Amino acid sequence: MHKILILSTKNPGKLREFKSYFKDTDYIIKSMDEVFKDHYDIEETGASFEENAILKALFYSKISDYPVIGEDSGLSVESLNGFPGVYSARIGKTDEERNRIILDKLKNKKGEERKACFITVIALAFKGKTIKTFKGKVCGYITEKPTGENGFGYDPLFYYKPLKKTFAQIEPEIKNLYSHRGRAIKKMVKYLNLNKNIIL
Ligand code: ITT
Repeated sequence: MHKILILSTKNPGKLREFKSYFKDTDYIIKSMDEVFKDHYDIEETGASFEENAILKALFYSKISDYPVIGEDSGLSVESLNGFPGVYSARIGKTDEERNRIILDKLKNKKGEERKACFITVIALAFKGKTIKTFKGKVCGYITEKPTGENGFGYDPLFYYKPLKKTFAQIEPEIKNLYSHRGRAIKKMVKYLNLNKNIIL
């Protein structure tokens, strides 16, 4: 029997990657749309990825009998003091606009000054209580122009040296092996496997 985990996100890219990660496992990821008929807008009022991830997970865990995952993530450019960080989803209206803003800010920067990391925090909540949070991080370099068609968000700008490709040039299964999200999910799965009783 599959164990259901609900993912509290309105981002289809995140949902796709979670579903891909859990394909062929004992767990099944369900989106909020698959479980709830009403939509709620959860305000991201937290000052950190962790606070926002907890806000997203707790909200739906209070109105569901299943464990709920909330995830907050973003890009952090070292030479821009971590910008856009927790504001990653809010610096522009579309992915294209947000990517353009990052490229403009890095216009005169070269080499190590283009270093950036994706960061995520996943929060697991059950019946109104936060069970645990899991962090994931991956670092790379911001390209000179968007490259690749896969993925979402800042992926076309994120060049990952070990693969010599941007995250938008690889399949979701491969991205999950290296990404901030994949790394955090791996920690969560390990925890769930060791603590099977907590979400029964
Ligand atoms: P939810 O809050 O509903 O989950 P969101 O898109 O608002 O969806 P966040 O608040 O966590 O998600 O914002 C994350 C931002 O960082 C958003 O602009 C994403 O496009 C970007 N981002 C996060 N993970 C990414 C990844 O793996 N690849 C590219 N961009 C990513």
